[in-house]
Amino acid sequence: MLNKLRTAISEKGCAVGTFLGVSTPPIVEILGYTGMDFVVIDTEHGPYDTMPASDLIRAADSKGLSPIVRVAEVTHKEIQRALDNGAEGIIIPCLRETEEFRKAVDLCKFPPVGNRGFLKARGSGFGNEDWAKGTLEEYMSNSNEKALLLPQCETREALENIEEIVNIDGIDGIFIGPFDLSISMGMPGQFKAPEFQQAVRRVLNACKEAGKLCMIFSTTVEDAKGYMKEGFDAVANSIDTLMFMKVYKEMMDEIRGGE
Ligand code: 3PY
Ligand code: MG
Repeated sequence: MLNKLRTAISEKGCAVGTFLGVSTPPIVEILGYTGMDFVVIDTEHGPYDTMPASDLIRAADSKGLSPIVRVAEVTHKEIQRALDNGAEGIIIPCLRETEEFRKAVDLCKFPPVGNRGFLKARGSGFGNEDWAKGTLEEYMSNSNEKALLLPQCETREALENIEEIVNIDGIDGIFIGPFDLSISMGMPGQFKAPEFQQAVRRVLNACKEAGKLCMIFSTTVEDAKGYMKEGFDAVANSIDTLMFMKVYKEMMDEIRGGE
């Protein structure tokens, strides 16, 4: 398999990763020793421009983590750079109309699926990776397989059209953003509300029926385990910022707590 996330899913049933909002390459290397499967380099909310994001991708690759990039918008520049730098998955936030999902395919995938721009860049070892050495047709087909397009379902509009969206050729899976989705549904953070849980199940079922991956963000270990049991292909639990805060606060509470 050309994609480390897909390999982890096929070997483990559910891949586990986390979001990066402030981390540097050495932190990503440390995460590589934790048993985690992937990292999401967040250029939507995080401060990363192209070169720092590329360094994080390199660090992830060096430790066997699948580097997934959340871009900020559906533009040629955002998507092309992330892919050429070696992202194994592209997460796109806040899409509403089905046409926006089609545009994402157009930018992410080579013909005949889409119209991605061509260059043998870092993501293919500048054309030296084994999978990149064949004919141009093989290169395009392998590239389409290697880089997953995982747009988010986090708006009411996307939810309403999810069955159509998951059947678009070139969309490899859906990444549910529970916070934005719950806000868009008018029930911010009410993750236990039956209507919200029904929405999550609707996306999961649509993905399963279409044979597409379904991923989700969670903030607690309990939720992450619940999603694994429900049959999600991957869970991105927490964000580096939250984890640093949690672990160091716990440490300080323990050290100072007895005083
Ligand atoms: C959300 O919950 O809105 C997200 O985008 C999580 O990454
Ligand atoms: Mg979101």
